[in-house]
Amino acid sequence: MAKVQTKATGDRGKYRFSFGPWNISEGADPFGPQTRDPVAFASKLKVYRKLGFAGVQFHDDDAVPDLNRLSRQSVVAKATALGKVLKNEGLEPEFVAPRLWEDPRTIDGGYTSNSPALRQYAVDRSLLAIDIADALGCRNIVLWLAREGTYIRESKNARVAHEYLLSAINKMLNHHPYIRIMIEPKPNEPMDHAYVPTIGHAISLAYLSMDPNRVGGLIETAHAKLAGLDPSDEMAFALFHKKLWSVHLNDQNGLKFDEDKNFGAANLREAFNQVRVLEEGGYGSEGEMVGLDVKTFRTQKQTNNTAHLANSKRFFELMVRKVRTFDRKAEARFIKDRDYEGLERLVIEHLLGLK
Ligand code: XUL
Ligand code: MN
Repeated sequence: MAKVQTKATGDRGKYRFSFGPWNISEGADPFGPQTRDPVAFASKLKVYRKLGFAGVQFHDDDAVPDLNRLSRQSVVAKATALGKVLKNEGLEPEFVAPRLWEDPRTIDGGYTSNSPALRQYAVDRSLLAIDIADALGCRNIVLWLAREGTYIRESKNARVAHEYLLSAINKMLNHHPYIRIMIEPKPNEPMDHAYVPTIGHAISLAYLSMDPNRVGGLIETAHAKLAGLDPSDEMAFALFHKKLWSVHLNDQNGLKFDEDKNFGAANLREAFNQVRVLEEGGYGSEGEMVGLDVKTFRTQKQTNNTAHLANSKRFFELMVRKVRTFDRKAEARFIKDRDYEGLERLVIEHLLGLK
């Protein structure tokens, strides 16, 4: 226990990218089966370096498949072996997320289930995810609170549910001295209403926890948009609190299912503003990675089933150039003069590549 490094560093303005194995997907949706063949985990690992990615994001059972059927000791042994594979490939494990939404025991949510025994399962599984992270040599745990919410509002006591959530977070912090928890807020899907729908909710829980310095957030573009919020303002809020420890950049075309489109594909100006906020906030200087939670679309052929990752990374890098070449003096002049039409024109012409 407690093998993980406590302090990571990075170069300001030099971005490192990550994704998870689920981002190379087979195209199944709630209305139809897979449209592509599965890709073996070992083959997915080869994609990372080839496309210029440095970090691997894991669900606990991406790292150790079938973990419910294994002893803790053999889970840890398998995670340790995987850590060595990653090292040999020159890859860094960015985070481990307990997958609490597929097991029958989490049908009513894990941490906020009404059943004490099932809440205990959720906590035990999360502690195992922490052991996996430790064995991999990574200090970040992501909590996407998938089923912590309701379809039938009266089926849970929301106030008590937040007490359960806080208690689960404290148990995780207590389990390991260095592990950090990053809450990934999402307002809905699969739930009608999820608890902790925004980064503000997540950060307020962080401050109530037994070690606020070890609870922060991961912001996903699409999730912020599903909450009707501007992703760059959500990111700025977390940066202000020094609690933006990862991002899931992607895009979302309005209020519908979570689309996980390519970064910048739905709204270039919002993408520009996200990169601008990350640049200005020094994102990456403490080793934070630029995660791309983008998915292979159902209609994409087997060939090119990783092009969305390469493209999203490229769109991010092109947007970094746009941010760095934006005429800040002209911007300051327009703001000083309160010439907001002028400012708007400056932004749009810059995005369109005009002088
Ligand atoms: C769900 C989502 C997940 C998390 C990791 O919408 O974004 O992929 O990022 O479990
Ligand atoms: Mn995500």
